[in-house]
Amino acid sequence: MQAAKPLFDYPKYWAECFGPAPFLPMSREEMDQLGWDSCDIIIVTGDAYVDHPSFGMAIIGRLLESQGFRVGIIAQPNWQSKDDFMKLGEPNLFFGVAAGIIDSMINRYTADKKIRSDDAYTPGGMAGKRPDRASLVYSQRCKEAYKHVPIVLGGIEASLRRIAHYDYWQDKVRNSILIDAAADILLYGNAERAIVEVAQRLSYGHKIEDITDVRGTAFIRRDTPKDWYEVDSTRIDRPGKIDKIINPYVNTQDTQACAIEQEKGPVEDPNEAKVVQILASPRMTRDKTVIRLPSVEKVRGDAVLYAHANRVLHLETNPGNARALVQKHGEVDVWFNPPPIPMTTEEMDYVFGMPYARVPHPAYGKEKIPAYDMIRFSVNIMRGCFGGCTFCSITEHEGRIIQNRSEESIIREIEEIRDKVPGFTGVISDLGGPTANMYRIACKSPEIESACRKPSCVFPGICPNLNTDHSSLIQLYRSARALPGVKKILIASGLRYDLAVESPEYVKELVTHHVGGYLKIAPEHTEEGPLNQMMKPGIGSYDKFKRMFEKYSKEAGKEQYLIPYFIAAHPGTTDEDMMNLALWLKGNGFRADQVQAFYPSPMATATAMYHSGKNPLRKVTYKSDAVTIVKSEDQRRLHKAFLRYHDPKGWPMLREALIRMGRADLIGSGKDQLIPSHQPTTDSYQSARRKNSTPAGSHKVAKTTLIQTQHTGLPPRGSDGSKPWDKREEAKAAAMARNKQAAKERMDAAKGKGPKPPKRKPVVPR
Ligand code: B12
Ligand code: SF4
Repeated sequence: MQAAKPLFDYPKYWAECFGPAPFLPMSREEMDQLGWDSCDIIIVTGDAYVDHPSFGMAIIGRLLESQGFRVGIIAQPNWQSKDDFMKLGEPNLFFGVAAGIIDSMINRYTADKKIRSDDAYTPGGMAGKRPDRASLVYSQRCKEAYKHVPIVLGGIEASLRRIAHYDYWQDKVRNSILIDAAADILLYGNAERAIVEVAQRLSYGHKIEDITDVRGTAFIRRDTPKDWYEVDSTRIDRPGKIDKIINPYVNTQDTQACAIEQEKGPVEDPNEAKVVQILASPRMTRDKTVIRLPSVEKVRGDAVLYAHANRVLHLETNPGNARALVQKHGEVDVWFNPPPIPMTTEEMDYVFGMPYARVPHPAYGKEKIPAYDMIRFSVNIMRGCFGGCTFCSITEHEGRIIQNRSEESIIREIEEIRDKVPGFTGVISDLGGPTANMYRIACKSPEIESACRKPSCVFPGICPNLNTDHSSLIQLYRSARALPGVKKILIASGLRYDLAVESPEYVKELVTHHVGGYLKIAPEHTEEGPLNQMMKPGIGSYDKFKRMFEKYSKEAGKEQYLIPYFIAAHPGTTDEDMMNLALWLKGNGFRADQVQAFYPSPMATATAMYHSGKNPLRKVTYKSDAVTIVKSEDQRRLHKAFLRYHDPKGWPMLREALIRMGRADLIGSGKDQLIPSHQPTTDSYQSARRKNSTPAGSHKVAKTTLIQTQHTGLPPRGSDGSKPWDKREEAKAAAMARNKQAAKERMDAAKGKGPKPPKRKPVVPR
């Protein structure tokens, strides 16, 4: 893979002399205190500003600061007018605009398109602090405020809407967000490299429209430059030549070897012969080849063509071999450069080692930001995921190659948390990332890795080229546990258990030391049909892991449980599949709490299936196999009801469905029957929340441990619907009041007023 210029090798901008700010300023007053007359760059974001490396605005802001720029933050502005967008004045270089850590539509609406009542990224968890499609609204206001200031769009919303994409909320294919936001450039995926390059060039006086060669960017072009070779993939009957999977043992740079490899196979289709010709052509190097996708107008009108475009996009995601893509939108082309080169460990350490205050900006006072509370004692150890689950878009955003921090850098961060973060009690709540156990795991050979175009290294089975060695992770856990002042290290990120079982030593380490009573894992389903469309391993892998989990828990003398998560209504799921899943749940004594129906989020492969009824992981043609799709509200509700087979509210629906499916034999009170003959009363149903999705008999642990019962990973609500942070606040306020009262009583007693109060232990607020 081509080497990239290290992030720390750029010359610093002159404003470096101001040094790092305690917090990036959010007001003119703070700028004055820092001695700044203006900001070089202003980041506008839909989240509250938390100066912590789990928050995009902090990472990007601090990184730009480390390059010498003065960076201001406009967080959750009032979008009704341009006033808030002018409060830091005009930026010298550009506005960086992001909707926040999550797509604004996902942030504001549930999977059933109902408006959410809270927002974890806002002080007080309050909803309503950001607009729908925040990237568009913010960009527009920035332009109204300062027409000539370039807009650099980034963050997850922009990244995953970079190409013409199906939008679940409007049920239509929308333009690339770059067009609708009228931004000047879009940085997709992890944006560290691109933002530094763009900022540096703008500071040298380059024009934004001339920045067209930076990886991980999308921008508007009128024509394909003359020295580029265009591969036409605008039609379904011609994708064969670009879709051919390259033998991973052949280095694609080595065109001669590749040609030999191609010649070996029988020529089934005259189009395929062209591949050899094209690859051998001296004119056609991969870095000067662009693939023309069908235009937005075409994919909007033809769902199968949309699936084809999605397939091509997914094949061009490996930074080692991806080619540029181009897609017409009306009169102009949106051009997508290949994805960024993954950061090295040194660079990851640099990014995570910047002087974050690690707390929310003081402007929020005592208001709690739930998302911050959730991660303030947790450490992100890596980025990327090679799992490729189709409902998840991490691969499309961060890529498949794992970017690791060094053990030293992670340990330093734990020490910082221990020494600086208010309220630390000795428990690190997570050492993880997109997955818990991909740290330092990679393809055995960098050459093979950079030629590979497989969408997953672990599906349909673990690739023989994958090095599944977990020893670096085990070592990391051990070093972290050994730190003075650290009592417990929990692992809360999702575990890839089919990978974990490859290392029994790792499972033992995890189970013996890092499980706080429960371990959430996500088989997502039990049936082959949906599992294949999800690219998830069969339930056999879960059983294998469960056996190991139980064995090592027993050996450690611990009562611990697995909490499996499942998705209802995923593409590929029939009513029978859900019924079988429900029977499995009942047979295994599980009562799912809050259940998750498939959320068709922008650019995920499963979303393309949902829209087109085709699986883009296989060759897409008008005649290719259709995927079962669950679209109607009734069927989605039925699938969710199967997951909560024990809930009296779902009984009428399940009864009717079972009769319709010819499975009336499952109605009755037998142990192998799913639902009773008569609708149970709501009273007879013990709140599933209290059961916390766990097998019967395990409530002892449930009472004492704060576990994650919602698929979102958000902490569980109390049985009265309250949120844990409300409870903590209440408890804290009550404890303070009791202490105050006790102190007053003692003072009064000392002054001889009133009776001598009994000696009471002070209550320590948690
Ligand atoms: C941790 C996490 C969570 C945690 C959040 C913990 C917390 N308190 O923050 C929990 C478990 C709560 C969670 C929940 C959910 N999550 Co989540 N989550 C993630 C995860 C793994 C990491 C997010 C993170 O910390 N990123 C770190 C920051 C620094 O990265 P970043 O924001 O991408 O920033 C980079 C770039 O985007 C860019 N950038 C950022 N800002 C800016 C600004 C500018 C100007 C520029 C130029 C660039 C730029 O540069 C940054 C550095 O490279 C992501 C996957 C991922 N790896 O991103 C999914 C992810 C964000 N989650 C996702 C989803 C779907 C959900 C849920 C809806 C799941 C569900 N079905 O219920 C819920 C939603 C909860 C809610 N109500 O909001 C999706 C979002 C899809 C989308 N299109 O938005 C993701 C991408 C994963 C996926 N499954 O596809 N999640
Ligand atoms: S381990 Fe992953 S990158 Fe390497 S050949 Fe297998 S699928 Fe490709």
